[in-house]
Parts: sequence; structure tokens; C-alpha cells
Amino acid sequence: MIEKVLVANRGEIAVRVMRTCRELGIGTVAVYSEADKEALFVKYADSAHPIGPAPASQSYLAIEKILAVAKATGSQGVHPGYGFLAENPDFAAACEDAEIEFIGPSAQVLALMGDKAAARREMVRAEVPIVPGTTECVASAEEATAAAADIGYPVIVKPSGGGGGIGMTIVENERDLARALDTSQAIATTAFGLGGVYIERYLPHPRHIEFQILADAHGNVVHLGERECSIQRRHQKLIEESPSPALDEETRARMGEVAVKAARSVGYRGAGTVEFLWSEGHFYFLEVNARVQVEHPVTEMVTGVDIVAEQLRVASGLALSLAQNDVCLRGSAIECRINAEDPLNGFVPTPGRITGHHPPGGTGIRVDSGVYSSYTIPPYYDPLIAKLIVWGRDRDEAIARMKRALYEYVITGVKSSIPFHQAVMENPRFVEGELGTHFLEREPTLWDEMRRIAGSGESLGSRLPRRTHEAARIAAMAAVTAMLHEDERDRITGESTTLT
Ligand code: MV4
Repeated sequence: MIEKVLVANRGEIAVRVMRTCRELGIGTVAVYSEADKEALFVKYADSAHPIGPAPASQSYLAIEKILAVAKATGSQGVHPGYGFLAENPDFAAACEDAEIEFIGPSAQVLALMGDKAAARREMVRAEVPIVPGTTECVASAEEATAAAADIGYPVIVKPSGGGGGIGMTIVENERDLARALDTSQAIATTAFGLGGVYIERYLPHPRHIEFQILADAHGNVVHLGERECSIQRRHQKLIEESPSPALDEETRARMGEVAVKAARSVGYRGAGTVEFLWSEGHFYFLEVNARVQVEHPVTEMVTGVDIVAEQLRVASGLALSLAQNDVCLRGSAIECRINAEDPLNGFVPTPGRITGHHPPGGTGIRVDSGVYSSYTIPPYYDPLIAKLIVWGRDRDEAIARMKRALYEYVITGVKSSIPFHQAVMENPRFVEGELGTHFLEREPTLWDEMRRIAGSGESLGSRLPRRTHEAARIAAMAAVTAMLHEDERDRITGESTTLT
């Protein structure tokens, strides 16, 4: 097994990776930006090394700086977490050149999966169903018009060079196609440096269902069931769960086999996710996420498998610790992403000092977080405070437990998305499992429900003594005010004191 790992990431995922390293007796090395000096992951690591200013381009994306620390510390592996360099083929190749294990798939597989049109061609070859559409980028408006006429409107134009919904344009009819093509190509060029776009049939209100897969270098590939991530806002997932309420046992087995086939066909290694859209009883391959994902804990809760531990085994050349027959899905898990943002004010980010952090506990609760009481959330990165994950024997038990956990969760000093999650847990369509990628747009009453919940004082926090930090601040202010008064009196009487 690898004995020392550099974690090329920050926040909760850096802590998450280091936790497994600690259990396995693997040494941990953190790298951090100037904005993260006080972060939990820096304190957690065996050693921590500054790599530059807050902007990610000068720190968490600076390949040479990170590899210099890896070499200097004798790290045998680099774990990239998610985001930043996680799916960057140049970084994987640079690790390989430096003879350091990149904990993820090969540079070649990363490059293939990063090219969405090429990935679609691979899937056609492997007989994996894709959304009907082109498997090459369209070169001209004429080509696009002909393709869209074949596919049938509405269609969606997608950049081939990147995901996350950036530069995607929905087109209702032929009249709007040429302009949509221009728009998508322009955004794709700016965002990804590649202007190529392809066209798919647009599915109006699909469900987002993804399969977790694990693959080793000995030909073993397994899946750990699915996650449903349909509740999202502007392509940011907010709530994820496993299993999906949409799938029966037979469909799950069929899709799982397809996901394994997809991974096997490209020579995948490590942990990955095969994304599908589910619409009207059919599933279609969307893309592969070649990394550990934010929402991986829901899969860990229903399978009992430590996905990061399997990544570390695979990167060390070992076989997976389990075969498909050993995978057993038990109960139901839900994850709420608790962000530092104000859901009642357009979800604006609310970075700042967390004066109090009291996470929930008890049966079936997991909190993955990179914060602590008195920590200041920097404004430079994504505003995730914590992932709250619950497990129950069935979905109803998981929902009841999530409500209980959200009642217990106390975060003071910054606004959080907790009221949003409380409103969703009360929503009749959510409770029925009627999900889709346009869930929020179709539930305009969620905001009234949130206001009601926020105003009702129905939280443990509202019952606890007033914030001790607040009390201390008021006492300090009172003391300073008293001294200022004293100073004023002294000025008048001609004496002097010094404020200390
Ligand atoms: C789609 C789709 C409908 N049909 N593809 C958005 C993020 C990326 N992972 C895939 N996305 C979608 N792909 C087909 N063929 C619907 C979405 C989608 C979406 C698209 C445009 C604007 C908002 C959206 C919100 C959720 C999902």
C-alpha cells in the first residue's frame, strides 16, 4: 500500500480523504492557499505546506507547485478530490512523469471522458444507450440543421469540452438553431478553450440518475448502485439520495450492468460515476465523472463501502476489496448540501465567520465538514459548510431522520441553506419521490414554506442560550465604551489613560 498521500484539494473533501488515510495508517500531506491557513484540513494533516495566493490558478491549480511539495515530502500518491485538478489529464500525466501515483484513472481515460462527443462515440461502440443525437461535433449551421431535423425538436446544443451545464442551449425550432449554435460555441470557447458542440434530443423533465463504479487494474469492475441527484439549482446539486425512488430491482440491475460495461470498455481504473438521464421509463448515458464525487457518502451509507479506501487500494496496485456479489444495498440514504448562502435571497453566498457550529448526531447521521466554531469561511471558493447525510431502513425513515438532524443543526454567524432543506423535506412531491431536474421551478410554494419555517423558531438553536460569543462581544464592547468614557473624563480633567 502507498504510505504517504498528498491531498491536492481543500475543505471537507481534503478532510474526508485524510480520514481514510489515517484509518489505513497512510501519512497525509496538505497543500494550502493563503486563504486557507486556518482551515481544518491544514490542521488535520501530518504536515501542511503553503503553495500560494487565494486564487486557485495560483494555488490549487498550480501543478508544478503541488508536485514540488509531493517530491519534497516523499509522497507516493496524490489524491485530487473533486473539482480543481481532479479530471485534468495534464496533471495525471505530470504525476506519471514524476513517478507519483495519481489517484484516479489514466491521463488517457481522463482526456477521453473530458471530450463528451468522443465519450458518446465510445458508448455507441460499447452498446451503451446514449441520448439520440450527434456523435461528432457539428461543423456548420447547415450540418446542425440537418442533424436537428433528424433528431426532432426540441434539441439541446452542448459543448463537447466541458460539463456542468455551461454553454448548453435548448432549441425549440429550426428558426432558433443557428443563433443557439453561435451562443454555445462562443461560451464553450471562452470557458473551455474548445468551441466544439454536439446536439442531443432535449428531454423536458428528466431525472438525473448516476451509478457509482469501482475498477482495479486486474480487470475487476463493480457497481455500488445508483444515486438520484435530480434536486439541483443552476446545475448545482442540492440534495442527493440512494437508492433512486424511480428504479425497481430489475432496472437497477440492468443499468448497473450497463455502467460496468461502460467503465470496462474504456479501461477505467479507480472510482467513477456513470451519469444517466431517466425519462419515461428509458435511460440514456450522459457522461462519466472520472473522480470521487461530492455525493459519494450516500453510496457509502447504503453499501458500507469506503470508496476512498478502494481508490487508495487501486492506486497501490491492489485488487478491489469486494466483488459484485459482495455488494449489498441496504436501506436509504439522503444527503443535504449545507451551503453558506441565503436561500430566501436568491441563494446569495454568505461567507464569513461561523460563530458557532453544533452538528447533529445520533443514529444514522454523518456530517462531512471542513469547518469548526470560530472558523471564517473565505469568499474565494465554493460555499459548502457541510454535507449532512442520513441513513434509514427505508426512505420514509431517512426523511424523518433528516428532519430531526436539520432541527438539531446549529450554525450561527452566517446564513445557511438549512431552511431550504427543511422545506424540501416537508414537500409532498419530494416525500412521494416525484423528482426531476426542474423540481424547484415546479415548486414555487417552497419559498413560502421556507419563510414559515425560518420564522417559526422550530430549531434547537433557538432554544439554546444566546450565543456565548455574542455575550462576550457585548461585554468587550461595554468595557471599551466604559474606557472611552473614562478617557473623555480624563481629557476634561487633564489626566491621561491608555486603552489596552
Ligand atoms: C440534458 C437535459 C435534457 N435533455 N440533456 C444539465 C447539466 C448536465 N449534466 C446535463 N444537463 C441536462 N442535459 C438532454 N438531452 C437537461 C439537462 C438539464 C438542464 C439543461 C439546461 C438548462 C437547465 C437544466 C437543468 C437540469 C438539467
